[in-house]
Formats: sequence, structure tokens, C-alpha cells
Amino acid sequence: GESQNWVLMVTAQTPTNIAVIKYWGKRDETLILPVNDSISVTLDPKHLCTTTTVAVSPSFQQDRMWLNGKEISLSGGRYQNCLREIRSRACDVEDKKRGIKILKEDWGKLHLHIASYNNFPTAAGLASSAAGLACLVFALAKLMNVKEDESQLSAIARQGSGSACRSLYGGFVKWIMGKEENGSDSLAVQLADEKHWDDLVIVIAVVSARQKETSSTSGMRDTVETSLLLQHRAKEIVPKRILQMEEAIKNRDFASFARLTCTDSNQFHAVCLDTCPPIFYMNDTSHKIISIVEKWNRSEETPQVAYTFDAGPNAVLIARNRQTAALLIQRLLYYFPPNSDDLDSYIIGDKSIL
Ligand code: 2P0
Repeated sequence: GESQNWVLMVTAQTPTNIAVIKYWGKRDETLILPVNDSISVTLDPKHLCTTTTVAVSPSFQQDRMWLNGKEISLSGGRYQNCLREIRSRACDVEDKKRGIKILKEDWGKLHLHIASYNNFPTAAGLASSAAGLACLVFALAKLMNVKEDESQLSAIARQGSGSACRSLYGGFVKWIMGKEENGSDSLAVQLADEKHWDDLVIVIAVVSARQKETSSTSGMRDTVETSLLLQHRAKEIVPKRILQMEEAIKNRDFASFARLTCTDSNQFHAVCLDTCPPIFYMNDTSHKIISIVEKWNRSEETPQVAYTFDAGPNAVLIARNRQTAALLIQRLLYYFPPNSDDLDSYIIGDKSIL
């Protein structure tokens, strides 16, 4: 019948991802096209993920969205670009049991309600936008019966937030910068699935759960405009590093993986410092964690732990196996006892990565 009472919905869950070769800097701000390739690991959805429900109903008067229970505006260009791209690929949807049929051409007239939750601190440099936009695009694609594969969806999620394109896959993922001006070849591909290197354990030390001061978007804009080091990094350093990282992942070569991961994190923060005005994402506690890990790795025959820091002070620590992860947590507890002011909490990624 013509009842206006039905609601059709889809819920999806998407983990966040942590870059081991960093994305920092855009060559096109609107399409979100990066100045270099990047590589990430997707976390276990148990610990850091977004859950998004998308609903459609003839009774909805406009598109609306709630993030962690609070209504947010969908008027931003990034949301609008994602919604437009997904709607343009929508297909017929039928729920025979309930007598609901939505034709391809109806999607343009129907409105959406979107509810999204993060199970971790939003915008504290734990890549919340990555999981959020990937989840939104994926859930909408399911709701609207979009036939595109993950890589094609990643190019849509990319227009919501660059790093989001890497969360459409599990395991190790490469975001290929692409060559096309329209961004059609700037998308994510899976390098290895979540089972490939499942010895690795990720431990996140939440140095501060507060929101960061400089958003990634404005930070990288300033960097592109002012840093010569970024140009050197994008042209001369990252292309070789990407190949080395792909090789390290393929061979499960932890020594190379750790060396590349730490070096690239440090170069990303050096590029931030080379920006005018300079951007400081790490704090004294972050620096102390780096020193602890560097000293430990140097005291062993081969590196035990890799560290990487994003646009915030929190440490993402990747241990070579569970035994090392247990030792790592012991050391963190020794240097940062539970009542210390230096850390807000630990998030321990059981088997994680993966
Ligand atoms: C990354 N970051 O590769 C890097 C490392 C932070 C440091 O991607 O403007 O939120 O939405 O494309 O994706 C954070 O940047 O920025 C980020 P937009 P995004 O994970």
C-alpha cells in the first residue's frame, strides 16, 4: 500500500585504521587527493570502531545525522559529496515480506536519518573520521543496493575524509594517490588480509583523550603551503618507502616494518614542525614513550616494538607478538603507573591488527 509508516535500515560497523606510512598533504582539497601514497593497518573492530545505522522512510522530511547521540549538520561539502555519489549509484531495493519497494529513481526523493557512534574518543587523533566516513559510505551502499566493490566505495569514502578510504578493507591497506585529475584512480587496495600477519599486537596508550588543537585538514593545508620538507618527503622519500614497506609486510619482516614505521612517524612530525606556524601534535609524554621504545629496541638484537603517532599525542605501539606485548604493557605500567597524570588510559588491541 501507500503507507508512509515504514522504515528500512542497515547497520554497519567499521574499524579505524592507523597509518604506518603517513598521508599528510593534499594536491586537491575538494576531491581530497593526496600528495603521496600511504599504507595503514586496520584495527580489530572490537576496540576502535564506529557503528552506523542508516535509515530511509517516506515520513522523513530531510536528511539528518546524529553523532554519539548529538545532532550534527550534514550541510558540509564532504557529507554532501558522499551522499550524492552514493545516491547516484543506488539501485532498486525490495523487501517482499513487508511489501516495500524502492525504485532506483525514488532514492533522489527519499530522505535519510543517520546515527553514528564511536567507541573511542572522537577527534583525539585516533582516526575517528576514518572509521566514521568509511562506515557511513558502506552502510549507505548496502541500504541502496549499490553494486560497486570496496575499492570503488573507497574512492567515495575518500571524498568524506582522506584516511577513510583505507578503512573499507581489513589487514594492510594502501591508498594509491592516483594520477587522474578527477580522482577516479585515487583509491584503496588491500595489500594483505587480516590473517596474513596475526602475530602483531597493537597497544594504544591514550596520552590525552581531549580533542586536538589543530585539525588535520587545516594542519595539512598549512603544511602544503609552507613546508619545503613536505615536498622533499612526497617526491623523494615516500615512493621508495612505500615499496620497502610493501616488501616488509609481504615477508612479515618485523625489523624492517618497525624501522620504516617509526621513521615515517618521526618524519611526519618533522614536517609538522617545518610548517609555518609550526604544528605540535606530540607532547612530553609522547616523547618519553618514543625514548622508552627506542632504548628497548636498541638493547635487543632486533626491534621488539614499533611506535607511530598521528595528529595527536596518543601512542600507537605495535608489538611483534603477544609475549612482547605483555612486556610492553609491563614497561608502560612501570614508567606510567596507574595513578600517573601522564596517561589517560590504555586501549589494548587483542591480536589486533588484525
Ligand atoms: C594518516 N592522518 O595517514 C594521517 C597521519 C593523520 C596523521 O589521515 O582532511 O582526517 O579528512 O582528508 O584523513 C588524518 O587526516 O584528513 C590523517 P582529511 P584526515 O592517517
